[in-house]
Amino acid sequence: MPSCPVFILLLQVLSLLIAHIDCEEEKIKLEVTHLPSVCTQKSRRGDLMNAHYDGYLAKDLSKFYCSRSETDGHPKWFVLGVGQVIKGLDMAMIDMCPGEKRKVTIPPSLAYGEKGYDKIPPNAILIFEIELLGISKGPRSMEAFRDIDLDNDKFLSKDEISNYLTEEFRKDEKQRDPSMHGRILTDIFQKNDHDKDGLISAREYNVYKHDEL
Ligand SMILES: [Ca+2]
Ligand SMILES: [Ca+2]
Repeated sequence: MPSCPVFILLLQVLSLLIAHIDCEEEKIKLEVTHLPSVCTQKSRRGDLMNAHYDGYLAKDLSKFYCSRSETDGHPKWFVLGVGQVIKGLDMAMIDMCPGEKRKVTIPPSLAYGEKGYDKIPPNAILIFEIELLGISKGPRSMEAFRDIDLDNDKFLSKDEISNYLTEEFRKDEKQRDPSMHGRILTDIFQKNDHDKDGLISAREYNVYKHDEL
């Protein structure tokens, strides 16, 4: 019977090994094929991404998707890191500059898995050629939070959100029923104030869990 500390150490080594094996399976292969000379900003989780991409099956390099043909030439919009695209693409497009191009090979576990999807057969390794055109601050960005949080205490009070709504309605110029303002305010607090303390914290607001928190 090994002594207790040795046994615990052994368990830790084993769990490290198991974690390592998991990582091996879950890896994407990434190649930067074009890096612009000036990088204005780098993509982060929660950013709104505008990108073109072509998708190929690794086994025969047949193309199964092309954003240029499938969206009438318009690049695709999505929020990064929240599962709007397959996991492998969410991972592959972090820290990317506008104008950057990447080629990424994605294992089935981070793509469409054992089942496949539409033109993608089961257990398919996928290759994507991505061109990132632009990055915008996504919905619920921390920039917006700071704008609403007038006293800068990292919590949004009813007054602060009410002020914000008044400003937004003014911009909008449409005639609105004054009771609507109150209804929206109540609704915002019902949906977002999870701990019911009458304030919306940065964490309650930030559904995409941006890095800066
Ligand atoms: Ca505040
Ligand atoms: Ca709260």
